[in-house]
Amino acid sequence: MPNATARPKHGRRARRRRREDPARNELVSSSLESAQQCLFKQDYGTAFVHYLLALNLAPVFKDFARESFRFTLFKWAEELDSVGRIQELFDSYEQALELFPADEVILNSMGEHLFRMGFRDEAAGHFHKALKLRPDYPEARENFYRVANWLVERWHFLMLNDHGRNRKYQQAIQKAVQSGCNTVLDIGTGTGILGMCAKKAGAAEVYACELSKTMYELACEVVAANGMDGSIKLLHMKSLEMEVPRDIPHRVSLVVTETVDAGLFGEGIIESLIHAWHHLLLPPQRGENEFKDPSATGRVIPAGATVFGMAVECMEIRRHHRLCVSEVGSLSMAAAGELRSPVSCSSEPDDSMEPYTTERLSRLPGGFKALTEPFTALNIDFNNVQELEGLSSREVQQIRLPVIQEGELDALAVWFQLHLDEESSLSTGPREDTCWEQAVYPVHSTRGFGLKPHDELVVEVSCRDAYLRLCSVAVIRDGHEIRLDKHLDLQLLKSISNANPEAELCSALACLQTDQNQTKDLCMLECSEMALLNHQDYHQGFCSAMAKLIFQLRSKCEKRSGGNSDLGECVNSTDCGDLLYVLDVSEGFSLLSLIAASQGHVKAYSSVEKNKQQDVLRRLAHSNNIPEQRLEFWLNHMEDEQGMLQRPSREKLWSAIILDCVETCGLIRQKLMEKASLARCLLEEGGHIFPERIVVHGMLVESDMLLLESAVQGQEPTLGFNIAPFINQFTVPVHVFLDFSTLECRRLSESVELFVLDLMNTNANYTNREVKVQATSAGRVTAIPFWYHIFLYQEISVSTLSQRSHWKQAAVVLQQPLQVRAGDWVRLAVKLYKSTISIAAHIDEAPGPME
Ligand code: 44T
Repeated sequence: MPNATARPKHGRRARRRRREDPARNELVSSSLESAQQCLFKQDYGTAFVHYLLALNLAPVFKDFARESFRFTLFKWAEELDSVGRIQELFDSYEQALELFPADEVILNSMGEHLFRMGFRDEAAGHFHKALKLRPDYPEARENFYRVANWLVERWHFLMLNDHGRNRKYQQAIQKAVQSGCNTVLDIGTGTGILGMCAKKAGAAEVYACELSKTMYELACEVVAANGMDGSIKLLHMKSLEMEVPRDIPHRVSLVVTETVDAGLFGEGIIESLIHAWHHLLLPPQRGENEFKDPSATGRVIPAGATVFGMAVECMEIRRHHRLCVSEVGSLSMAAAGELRSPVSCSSEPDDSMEPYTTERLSRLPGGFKALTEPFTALNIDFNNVQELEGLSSREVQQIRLPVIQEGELDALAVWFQLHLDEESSLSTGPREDTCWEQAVYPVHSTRGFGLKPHDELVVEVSCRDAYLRLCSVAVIRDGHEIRLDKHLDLQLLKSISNANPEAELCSALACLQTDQNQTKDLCMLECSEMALLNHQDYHQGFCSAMAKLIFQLRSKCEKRSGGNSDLGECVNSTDCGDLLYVLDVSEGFSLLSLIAASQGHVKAYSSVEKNKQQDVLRRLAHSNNIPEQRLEFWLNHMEDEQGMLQRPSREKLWSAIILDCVETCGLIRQKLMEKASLARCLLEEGGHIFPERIVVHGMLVESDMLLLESAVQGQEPTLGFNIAPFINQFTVPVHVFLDFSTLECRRLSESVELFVLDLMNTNANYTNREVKVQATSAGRVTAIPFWYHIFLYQEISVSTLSQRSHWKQAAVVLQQPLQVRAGDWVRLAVKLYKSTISIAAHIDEAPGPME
């Protein structure tokens, strides 16, 4: 046994000796001095090493040197980042945190680097720590809110608030345990809830695995808070990596899991269960095991699932997946090639494509129209490993569906019933009163296909890789098959020539021709980018705004160059013949530069980066008679993004800079105001920033739905367990990607102007503002949805609330609902920090007029 009292003494002696060592003191002071000199010479790497040495030797100087040390670290990290020396970057942060383990600024900054490198879990851990150290640290708060959605997805709140689902799972588990399944594994435990149900039901042994680090840590907290830390073994791993006896001592008699997404298989349940049957579960209760003791056989909850599908017409889905307009702004799109979303369920599975998106059909703006009755697409028994294994080699199944209503085929919608056991099931159907989303398999054919009653739709169901795939392949009309998949093959040609109408054959051949071109000219855009292209008001507004600016700049120029000549002549004069320079720094795909160029007298710079997308712009320029040299790709000339807003040439300033100011999710883009200030410095006289102004509007609402999606509600424990306080740490006060038009809510006020952001004059912006709004009816204010009126130029504006916009809305969810009576005045304290809006609401006891 080491002598417990001897060590501290030794330590004290060592420390005393250290303090008195003159050589050491000398080294410390010379290192500090060198550090400062290097800092002055901007040699941050050397400065950093000097600081490390000095502060490790003499921790007493830590407080004194903290600021300069941080500065040095951040500069050094920036440098390492820019040259891609990532390992060294993180090593430097580690060293810094060894010296200053509780420094929230260093933690937050390291989190930002981790986030940029794609280590979201780790990044969030750092932001969380920084915030715990200093709860009022706005940078860490903003960062934490930004990643919280990734870490603990919002559906956790919905699921925990879904009492029906909780109870059904609990009852099924209780029944199984009581019937003798006494060793249990919870795959994908999340907060630990199903594992705790098994323990509470009396299971002798409970194991639970979770692959997300954050969720695993959360589960540990929850399980401990419920006094079960000794009795549930939590593992931070994917079930596929688990082995007996390394991770669990022996095979279990029950696996419980809810690792299913809206498309059923997206979380890998098939693979997990095949692995579990081979490695983690006792043999199934079948054949010779039919009457064996349940503790000696294995089973799974849920026992199986039935998947349903239905063809739908839905404008909201259509405009997110294919081009629905022939003109965008002033541009004809005829030569664009095929533009579509990457969500595709082609018969050859391709990893880069997701086969479906998810939507809550009942909440789609504009609704949807069912074109067929719901049909059963698949039945699967989770207790039959042969069936699970056979799924990927199952023949592609063809189903013929009678069309019941006329309409355009936009998508196949999919949902399922999860059979927990023989008696109980959960449904994720669009008409159920649950929070589940449905899977949406969009149809891409460029020309929409109109279905009619008496048609039959042919759908193929397959499961060749991990995903369930549904594809509408053909329509049978009047006995003829019309293929919907665009790759026409010989078989189709044959079928047409059998029917023998010559014209049809010719058009099929023509189609074949264009299809080949289209494959070559295929360009995939994000769903939000597709919706943007289809957003006509935005492009039209922009077109008019640009025309006005150009007219104004050129009139000014005409006046300067001597008066009475008209604009036509002006082009020939040296002065006014000069081009106007327009820069579009929109994120992602944007046609705005081209729209500017199409106005004439403009040289436009686009920030589109991807080659395929640049090709689309070039094709469109060509087909819209825009000379090639009038469109440049800005980033092609740039070494790094920092030079982003540099002027086009030394003598020339920008006539217009287009900023992309609102993200699809409904939030103001980060660093928008910084970009606007920078942009203003680079404008020629009379030059303009698009948009010039953004007005933020909001409204008081009572919406229980928003509460259910934000935090576990109510004082009651969840199934008797204490879970809410732990998961609610991940509550974020701003809800994004909201569809205000279909949000179930009561409106408690008119809309009110919350804020004005003037991009042409940032100094005029306030960061705090008090706004008064009168309640129009009584209720509980639970949230304040907000949106923007984006003023492009003078009165030309677009609203992010408009139905056909590509934007969603956001909402501030109040920490405490506020009870109001009709006529009450509510005082809103609106704050804008960087690009994050926060709002606090109080009843105004001394009502007065609006400020
Ligand atoms: N989505 C439902 C539920 N995991 C998705 O890390 C909710 C959809 C939904 N852990 C609207 C509403 C709702 N081994 O924490 C996750 C995940 C983990 C695993 C260990 C594995 N093999 C896995 C696989 C997943 O399990 C947890 C749950 S999975 C996702 C559930 C009403 N739209």
